[in-house]
Amino acid sequence: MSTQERALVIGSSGQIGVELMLALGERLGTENVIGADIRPSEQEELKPYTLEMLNVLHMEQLETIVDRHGITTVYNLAAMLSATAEKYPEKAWDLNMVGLFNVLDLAKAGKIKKVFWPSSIAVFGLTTPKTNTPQTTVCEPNTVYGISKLAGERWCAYYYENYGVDVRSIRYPGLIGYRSAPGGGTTDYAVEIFHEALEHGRYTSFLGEETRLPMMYIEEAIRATIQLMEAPPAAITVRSSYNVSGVDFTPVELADGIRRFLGEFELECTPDFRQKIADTWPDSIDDTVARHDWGWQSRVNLDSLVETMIEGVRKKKVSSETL
Ligand code: AKB
Repeated sequence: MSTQERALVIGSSGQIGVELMLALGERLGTENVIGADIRPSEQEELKPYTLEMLNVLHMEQLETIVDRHGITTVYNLAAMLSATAEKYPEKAWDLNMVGLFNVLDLAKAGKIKKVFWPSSIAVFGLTTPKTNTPQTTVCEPNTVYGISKLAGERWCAYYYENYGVDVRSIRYPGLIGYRSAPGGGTTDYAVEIFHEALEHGRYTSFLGEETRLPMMYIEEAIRATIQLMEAPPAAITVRSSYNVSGVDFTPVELADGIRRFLGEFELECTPDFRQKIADTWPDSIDDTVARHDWGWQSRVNLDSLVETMIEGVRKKKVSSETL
């Protein structure tokens, strides 16, 4: 039997999916990375890849794709994020939980060898220590999304402990990248701000001036994901989900960073319903356990993140204008 790893990325058209496809393609070869999504990808960079249409809630569709492509590892990124989930609680619960079960059950049945499933800082809530939130602490999430992520974490640990499923997970903070837009999250302002800064020189944030949240440049999140997935099983002491830390900032601090780079930039803050969600989340994360277990180390600070984002958004704008 071939030992070649073959990866399936579910949610390949999404913010994390696009970047993960490209990173896995570089490591495994584009022919060994399959994308699947409920909507087709418009991403030029994904042209060399095989892309399937998939509703992760349909186990038969998923199983057919896994069999057809001899998949060994599944990255299940399909989820409804925090802000949208507050509007559609039942749909969010279904997508976030049934999708996870379908993948875990395929692994339990021995059809795939390894699973990655993202959790989030949304598992924490108002009763969690807010600063340098530890790996193991009070988790009483106040949002539908957070509740689904916490339940998912417990199921991952359960499938590992009871069925030996090799499932690994990271509690992603807000992710910031330029290749593909996020959708429906509370941390999305930190991506929108760059597009608006370049387009109009101003931005109205839907979170308040002093709202500090943990964030991460998306390439760092991908690096963390691959590092975790390549770690030897014996090194992994957490089978629920790992805290990882990148940067943390407020809208005002991010605007200052943009100003240091662009000169002129105006920020206004008009908080909406997403403020209530953000207020329940930590402002910074302690990732000592991830550092110890699999060598996680962030390399990006606020200024380097701002520089990379501005250059990336600028390049993307130019290439879409010349198409
Ligand atoms: C969201 O804002 O919902 C996500 C997250 C922090 O998981 N970006």
